[in-house]
Amino acid sequence: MKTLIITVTIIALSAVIASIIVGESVYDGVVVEKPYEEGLLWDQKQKEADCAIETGLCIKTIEAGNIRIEFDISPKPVRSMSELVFSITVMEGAAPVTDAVVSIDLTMPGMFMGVHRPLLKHVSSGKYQGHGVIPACSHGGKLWKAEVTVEQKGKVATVSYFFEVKN
Ligand SMILES: [Cu+2]
Repeated sequence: MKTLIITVTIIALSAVIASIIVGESVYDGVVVEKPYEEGLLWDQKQKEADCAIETGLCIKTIEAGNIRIEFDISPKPVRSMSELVFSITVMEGAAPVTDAVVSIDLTMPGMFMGVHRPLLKHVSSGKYQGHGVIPACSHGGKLWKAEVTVEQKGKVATVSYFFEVKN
């Protein structure tokens, strides 16, 4: 029994040592020079701003254009570390949707920046508003994603807006 345990241990150990040796000989020292920055750039290339928030509001439609969701931030230019007002206006055809639960999840693509979900309340004729602050990005990133969720009568719709923030 003891011999068996020793034999198994030796086999397991040699497998580990062998894989370390193979790994060392294959690894050539540098994978990417600045992995974090390279990763950031890659993410930035994958996602580009589709909402020019500095010049005005952004509109997206869902359900074959029947539901229209407007996204806006004020004051402009939109800056990090300052008190902002987030506005979402929901229209179904020509009628304002006044009884929805609207929330925004603010994130940076490819980077964890904490949880930023301003609470929105209906203010008038389909317009929902909430306050929040966008943190400054210590890596110099500008691109943010606002994922807007609209819940109404048990139905949930989500649209995303990619926009840039001035630091
Ligand atoms: Cu960031």
